[in-house]
Amino acid sequence: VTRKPIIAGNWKMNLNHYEANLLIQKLAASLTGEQLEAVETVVLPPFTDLRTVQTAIEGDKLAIAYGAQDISKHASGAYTGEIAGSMLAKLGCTYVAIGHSERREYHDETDELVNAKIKAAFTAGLTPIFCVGEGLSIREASGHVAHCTAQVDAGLDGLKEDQIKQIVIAYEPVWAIGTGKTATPEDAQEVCGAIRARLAEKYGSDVAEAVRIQYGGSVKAANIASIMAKPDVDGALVGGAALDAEEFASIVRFKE
Ligand code: G2H
Repeated sequence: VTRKPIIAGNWKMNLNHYEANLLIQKLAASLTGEQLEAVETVVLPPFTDLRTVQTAIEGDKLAIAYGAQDISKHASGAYTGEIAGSMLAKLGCTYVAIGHSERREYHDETDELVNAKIKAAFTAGLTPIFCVGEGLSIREASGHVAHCTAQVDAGLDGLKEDQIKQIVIAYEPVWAIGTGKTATPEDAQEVCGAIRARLAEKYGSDVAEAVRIQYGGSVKAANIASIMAKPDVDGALVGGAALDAEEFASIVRFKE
């Protein structure tokens, strides 16, 4: 099976819409059509940047996909402050990050809510980038594989086989996020491999081989190639390094 590599930039709560436009223009100047063809490239800006990003990407016919960092579990209605999947789809979004550790930690997102949001994403025609990962204490107690596979089980509960095949799973060890402490390629492979094995056990090898699994946590141009060399790592979810066009472009060009 050949899974197309997928590099996604999670901008988190950074860049206003002027800055967002600038970053897209710089990215467009740093990456050729061929490079964007070889590696699926995704940006996940704040909601308020999405219209600007859509205009920049569609205007220049760039092969860069984009999406949001969160979604409401509801389809529409009296949910002040929430953003529905259909609104994201209408803006040309094709992806949405769900269950990022910062949402789980600072906004009390549970596995159950994450599962509901994944279903809402599919209802709107969006592909979830479904995040899992363990904190430091779980890692130190060697509970990381069990923790992450349980999060995967819970997040995918009740989904159809074709939906699971389409999903992107991001393994982000919380202790490696924005700390500069990168997990080793072996650490990344251990959990990404275990997630794929779990998918094979539950849904069959056909499904498991189709799912793309990313590593996330202090990914940068200097470490991307060794991480991508691992057999079960199909991409990266990049935070801080995605805010610098040159650095992010070098990550996308990891094969060169
Ligand atoms: C993990 C990652 C992107 P960073 O949160 O999702 O961020 O690359 O800054 O560690």
